[in-house]
Amino acid sequence: MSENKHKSALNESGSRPVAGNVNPKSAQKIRASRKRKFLEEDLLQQLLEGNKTALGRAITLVESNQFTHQQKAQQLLESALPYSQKSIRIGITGVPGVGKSTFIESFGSYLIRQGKKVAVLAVDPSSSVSSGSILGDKTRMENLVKEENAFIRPSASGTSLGGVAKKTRESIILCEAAGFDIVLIETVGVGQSETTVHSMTDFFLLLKLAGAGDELQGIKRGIIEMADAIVINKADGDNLKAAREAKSEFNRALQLYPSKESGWKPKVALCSALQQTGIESVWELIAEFQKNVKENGYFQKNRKEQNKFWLLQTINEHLKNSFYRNPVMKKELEIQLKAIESNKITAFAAADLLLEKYEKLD
Ligand SMILES: Nc1nc2c(ncn2[C@@H]2O[C@H](COP(=O)(O)OP(=O)(O)OP(=O)(O)O)[C@@H](O)[C@H]2O)c(=O)[nH]1
Ligand SMILES: [Mg+2]
Repeated sequence: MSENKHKSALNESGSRPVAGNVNPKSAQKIRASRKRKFLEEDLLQQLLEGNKTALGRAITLVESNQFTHQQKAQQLLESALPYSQKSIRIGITGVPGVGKSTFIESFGSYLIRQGKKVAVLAVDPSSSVSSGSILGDKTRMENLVKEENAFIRPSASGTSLGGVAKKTRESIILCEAAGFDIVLIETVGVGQSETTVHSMTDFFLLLKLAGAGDELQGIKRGIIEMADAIVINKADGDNLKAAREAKSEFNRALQLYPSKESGWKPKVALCSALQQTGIESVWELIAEFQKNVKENGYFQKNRKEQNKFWLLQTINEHLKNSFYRNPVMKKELEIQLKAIESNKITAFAAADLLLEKYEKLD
């Protein structure tokens, strides 16, 4: 009986009588659209309740390239946005093998013990569905995956960093709406991925190893400048002495860098992700950072700047795609490329011509 009642209540919201002289087909459409709306509100509700399955489904919508999914995702994001401000977003980078996954396992578990809810996302533009992606190896996070208060999602796949980044940024909002107050975003140094992650996080943590030169560590110029903390991992066993030396060296080196707009002086710390030592002090320094930048207004300012940056990025990405994916422009581009090759036209004139054609397209 109660089941029937429940069913009829559901039916009611899905099949309220539609105006008398509407043809049956449109009536069906209206009913279907009401039902869809009902389901989306449901998804939002479940998301706000912290339901991880709903969060997973919401991120799948965000990651989908299907137009209808994207529309739904945008609706969902808009509704979720007001709920997503009370968090800290931490970017974590370092060369392959430095211990990012192991660190996230230890650090994430520590945070959960402190009563936090931890979401882990990744930006890996090289990942594709078939080749697997960072965080695909959940084996390094075997404890964290089991935690009720942890949510782990591998990188969205995609060939353009811009596309992957947009999906990740939107996923951050969804995680926060679901009550995850700490969002960890892992990246490997592929292309510009560190810069991208830096531009979507509040705190940027660089993991390093002792005893390996910058070249060996594949550290690109500019990464040190972005770091709010350099954490030397694997500071254990025979490696401890070298790690301590590396710490003083980094401290000396950091003196040479200009001060940051945030007013924060980057810190160097030691940890062993494997033996779970030094993890607490990493959190303490992030908390100290958070306190400082909230007091001096940089935290809010930086998030606003990031929003503006992402608005422009999204437009750039959209314009680029709409140009290069347009079949007419593809052909025209081919023609102009050949013309340039045979010195019939200069690159600038060809570009002008192409853009003019593009602007005239319907
Ligand atoms: N001794 C020691 N080994 C560690 C520590 N952290 C990680 N490792 C080991 O280093 C290896 C690489 O660790 P991962 O956590 O997979 O490193 P990663 O940076 O995530 O690597 P990629 O995902 O390939 O980029 C593993 O064998 C770990 O067990 C540590 O603190 N001390
Ligand atoms: Mg890893």
